[in-house]
Amino acid sequence: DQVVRDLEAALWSGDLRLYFQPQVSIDGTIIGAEALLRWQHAERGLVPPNEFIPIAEHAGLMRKIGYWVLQQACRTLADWQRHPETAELTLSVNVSASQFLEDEFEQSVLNLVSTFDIDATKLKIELTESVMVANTEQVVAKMHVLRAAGIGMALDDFGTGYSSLGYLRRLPLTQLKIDRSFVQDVTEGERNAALVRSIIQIGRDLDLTVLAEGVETREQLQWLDDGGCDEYQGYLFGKPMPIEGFEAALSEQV
Ligand code: G
Ligand code: G
Ligand code: MN
Ligand code: NA
Repeated sequence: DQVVRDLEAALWSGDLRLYFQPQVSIDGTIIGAEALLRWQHAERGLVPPNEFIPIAEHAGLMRKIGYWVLQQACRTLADWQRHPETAELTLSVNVSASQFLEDEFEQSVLNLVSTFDIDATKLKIELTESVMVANTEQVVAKMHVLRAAGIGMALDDFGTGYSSLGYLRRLPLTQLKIDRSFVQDVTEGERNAALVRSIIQIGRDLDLTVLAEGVETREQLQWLDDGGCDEYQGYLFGKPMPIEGFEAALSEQV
């Protein structure tokens, strides 16, 4: 239908955009960004991914779109790595379960890393617990290929999906991202706090960096810092923004 045709057109017309949300360490230093896809639609304005990604998946367009996102991300990292002020920044890319499970997904990522000649350790792939519906061996094998090249692997929205801890232990992850629903409630009572404490402990026990998503208040940040989180992301530090905005925020901090 029309939406699918518009979306296909957007792929080559430049109406798909990557937005960048800062990721910071405890002292507020920007250490990287999460790339978040947006569709700049002529009539509808900025369309959020939750509205068009399901359509793209259904229409079989997600392979192309996902590839475009990864390509843009690698191009951006290549850019950053040419300048000392930005050379150490990491960039996180969301990959849906179906994208991750595509044949040769991991090979296409490695090809992009080599084409753009980037430091692979600065690229992170974010997966959600939904990949765990697939065959474990297959998921673990694909992750190992990416890890072996140095690419980071984050588990996104942790705690909201269905995953067994046994499974979690087998995945070669580098980062756990605490879902923002837990972060939002962390200062609202002991039961919520206990839950977040347990999540952080799991991350530490598995030797993962722990990033708290959706941090909006100083109180949340203080609590999370005391609780032992390593990295933070949320409106307190910056909303997802166009590359110009992100780079302006970067230059303001030096
Ligand atoms: O960007 P927003 O903050 O509205 O993100 C909404 C959802 O869309 C999140 O779950 C996010 O992971 C997902 N999302 C954003 N960008 C991408 C992308 O490039 N690829 C995939 N697969 N999902 C994305
Ligand atoms: O699912 P994923 O974690 O990839 O997507 C992140 C989503 O969370 C995006 O839609 C992003 O815009 C949103 N987000 C990021 N920081 C905050 C925040 O501090 N508060 C709220 N409400 N949403 C946030
Ligand atoms: Mn994410
Ligand atoms: Na998330």
